[in-house]
Amino acid sequence: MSERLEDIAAAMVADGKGLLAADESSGTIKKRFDVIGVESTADSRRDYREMMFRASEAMTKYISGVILYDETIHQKAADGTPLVDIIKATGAVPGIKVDAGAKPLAGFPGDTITEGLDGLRERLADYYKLGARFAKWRAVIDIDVSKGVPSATSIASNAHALARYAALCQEAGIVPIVEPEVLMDGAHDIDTCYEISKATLTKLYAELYAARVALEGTILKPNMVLAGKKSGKVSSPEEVAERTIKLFRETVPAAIGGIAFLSGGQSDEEATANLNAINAIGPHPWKLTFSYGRALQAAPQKAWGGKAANVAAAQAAFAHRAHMNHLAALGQWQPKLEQAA
Ligand code: 5MM
Repeated sequence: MSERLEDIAAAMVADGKGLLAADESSGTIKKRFDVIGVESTADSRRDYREMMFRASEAMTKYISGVILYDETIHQKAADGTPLVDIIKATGAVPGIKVDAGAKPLAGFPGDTITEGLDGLRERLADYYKLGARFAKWRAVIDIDVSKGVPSATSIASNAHALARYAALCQEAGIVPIVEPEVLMDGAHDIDTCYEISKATLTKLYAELYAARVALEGTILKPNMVLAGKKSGKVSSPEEVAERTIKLFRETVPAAIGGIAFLSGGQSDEEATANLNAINAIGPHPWKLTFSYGRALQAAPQKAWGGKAANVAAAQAAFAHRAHMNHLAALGQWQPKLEQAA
């Protein structure tokens, strides 16, 4: 495969393919395993992820790349094969989460700043040797308008950190996924999500430009524009599509390598329906696909339940969700396909 950044980025958003976000940190994967009653150990995490990476139908047909956590990129399958080699054998590109998580932003209660820039140049060089050809850094922007969250300082600081991260990635021959996640957890309406997302993306692209990042060799991982979970409102797929595309046309350069959405707490079917509606109102200047964590993994996690006997059922559940999102990335999904399954 080509090592040019723009070619790697293009492969990550190849027609009908998207990314599997399997980069849950140890704390997050423990929360997911608690739900299915599985103890989180290095071996159980390995077994679970090996199950997905060996799901050959899902991986070869629908998954362009996998975002890994530091532990996973070093792990070997039960038979001794490095997990990275299993991913590569399916044709998918291995990637790595390199941020050190969102921490409270000093002086701005309720805001966070994502850390991890110290030593990043050296870590990227190590990850490149291990096979990573893209990376991910997630900035977290919460919304609580009554408390003045997010502050302009939080948006600016996170955009600056994302730009410094992206420049270091490109220096290392690694495609940066820039993920400025405006959380959907709040009580805000869709207009507020739109305004905060607009301020965030405007600042992000100003910083990427100032940092001399080559946009063709980047992927944007954004939230969709929708009402917050605590607002009591559910935005329709048509409304989500219209507002999200309006936002991107106003803020996201056509030059970028592509867009791969996070699911952010939407149900798996909701995330598929919204992605489908977004692509159905195309054509758009960018490819728009998925980089889902929860919306791809909730069903296989439930089917797996930590038992080797359930591996085939879990792989089938993963293949189904990946297939549905493949269709949504092409704007060809229909609700009746879910019932048929
Ligand atoms: C898979 O979850 C990722 C890692 O989260 P933590 O660092 O908090 O453990 C997360 O960054 C993920 O890649 C994105 O948020 C997309 O995942 P969802 O579940 O929102 O689709």
